[in-house]
Amino acid sequence: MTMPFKTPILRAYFIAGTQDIKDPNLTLPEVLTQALKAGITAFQYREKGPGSLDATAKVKMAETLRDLCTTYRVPFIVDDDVALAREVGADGIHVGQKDERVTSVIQEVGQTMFVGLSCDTEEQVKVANQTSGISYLGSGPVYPTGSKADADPVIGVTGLKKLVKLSQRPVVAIGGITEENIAELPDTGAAGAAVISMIAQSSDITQTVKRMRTVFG
Ligand code: TZP
Ligand code: MG
Repeated sequence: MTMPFKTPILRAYFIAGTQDIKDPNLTLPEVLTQALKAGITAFQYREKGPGSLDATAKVKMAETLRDLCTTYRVPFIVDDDVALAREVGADGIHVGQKDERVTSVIQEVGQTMFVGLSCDTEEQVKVANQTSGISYLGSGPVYPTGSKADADPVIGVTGLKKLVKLSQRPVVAIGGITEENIAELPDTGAAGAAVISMIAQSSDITQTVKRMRTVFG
């Protein structure tokens, strides 16, 4: 990506794979286009779980989504797949605690991409603080989520606040965030909200993204 990112990029962070689009009349590129027009500040492609694409289709989809993000000058981040991130020239990569170790990801692509790490406990944040090359943390689930089968226990707003305080990197809140509860988040010190269903299943994506941008304005 040659143009500068929209900043700060964690304010309205949309995550999705084809499995997250439940409306049969909509495709992921269509949903992403609406979300980009509405002002999301980052997009993470997370093709995972039941209903997700096979490897070949995943590369094609990633290229399409990357091109859309480039058009709107929004960073394109790949979840947990260094090879795919490399192949499509992603701007960033996000890994969880159970994925490839963040230290080896940083070694492999840390020069060309920014790296995000999921940290849901104080121990994990402490380790992340000691690891150079991590750009931001994702922490949650803040609320119960239906979008991740193997989600860790809910940390709540209080848990999130503790992690944000401890972290030396910006933290994006994740998990079960809705138009109703999102207003509780800025108080925690989180830099923004990362959402799947709030946007992927929104009946009015423009309004939903506006709400995210207003809350983290
Ligand atoms: N990691 C922790 S919770 C979660 C991920 C990927 C799912 C978030 O989805 P939703 O629909 O915004 O709760
Ligand atoms: Mg993961």
